[in-house]
Amino acid sequence: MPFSIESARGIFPNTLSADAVPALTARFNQLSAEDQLALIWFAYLEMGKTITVAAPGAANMQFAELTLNEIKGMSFQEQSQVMCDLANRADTPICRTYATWTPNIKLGFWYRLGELMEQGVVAPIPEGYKLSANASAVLQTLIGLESGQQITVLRNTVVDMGYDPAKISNFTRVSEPVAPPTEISKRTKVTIEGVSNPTILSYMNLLNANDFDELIKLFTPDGGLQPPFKRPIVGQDAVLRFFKEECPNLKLAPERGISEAVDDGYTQIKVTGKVQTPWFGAGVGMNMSWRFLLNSENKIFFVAIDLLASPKELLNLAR
Ligand code: ECH
Ligand code: GLY
Ligand code: GLY
Ligand code: GLY
Repeated sequence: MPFSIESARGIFPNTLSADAVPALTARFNQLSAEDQLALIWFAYLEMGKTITVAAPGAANMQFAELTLNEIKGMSFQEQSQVMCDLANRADTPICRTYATWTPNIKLGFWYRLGELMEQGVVAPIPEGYKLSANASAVLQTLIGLESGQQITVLRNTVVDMGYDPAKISNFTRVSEPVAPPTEISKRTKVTIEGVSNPTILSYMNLLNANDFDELIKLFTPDGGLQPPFKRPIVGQDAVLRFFKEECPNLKLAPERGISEAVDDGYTQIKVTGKVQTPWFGAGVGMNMSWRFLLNSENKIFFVAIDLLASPKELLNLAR
């Protein structure tokens, strides 16, 4: 076999991903917990002027409910402490519970806390809170990014809060039940300029239909998927779990691509286009690329999904 997952990661090396996201996340992580929370609050207010976040689904919220009720019953001082603990990734019961949640449950939890802060039920960011100079600089940089990059930074900060799951023995993850896929008659079909490979078209169409059980059959048993700014997820079981936990209701709108035969019957295909998250819908179109490596049987051995540095990269199909 000519490729390993590690070597597959290097296909289409000219792909320019949004380095501003990991760079800013690293600077954010250096800040104090108080600054982190206040910064997100200010960023969230600022972004709210131009983009609207959707309310979390009920299925999602039931898992955070006990913790939210516990927090509602606390004094302002205790509530602030819980939020700082989460930002500090402290070892507390709430931080351990938080660690078991999927990204969507974590986002729903903070969405609700934000509402409760606004209503005065949960401790607000202190009035007149002044960010440190570093935090101000991070906020200014964040506000200057394009919206797809902004929401990616925000999502990453929320996902990384809480106790480190790797430090929890007999860790049991909590995820929402998976909704049934879109019925066949209601499914949409993409077209991609320059790409007619049926596996690629099926990948887009099945993901758009939330049909993860069929989608996973497009992968080789040892296949890998690399989400933006992440290490690859390897093997059908792990990739399927990722699809079910993190990929419902995405909207993939691929636009164009290029396909090229490589060694031993493998084919590398790069596609660029837009992606919407259910959290922001059509309000935020993320500029993305997919870098696929298919084996001689047209199965996906590897796909990397990248958030692109700029809209200009949508036209960059160079190898
Ligand atoms: C408040 C102050 C105190 C601290 C905090 C607060 C609340 C913050 C809140 C933040 C909410 C943020 C949200 C962000 C959502 C971002 C979603 C993104 C989704 C990107 C998805 C992509 C998918 C790509 C993929 C494709 C594939 O082909 C394969 C799968 C996959 C204010 C109270 C914290 C409430 C809601 C960026 C790119 C295309 C890889 C998934
Ligand atoms: N920007 C992703 C890569 O080329 O590896
Ligand atoms: N409102 C988006 C979600 O719950 O995933
Ligand atoms: N950054 C989006 C995801 O990994 O799902």
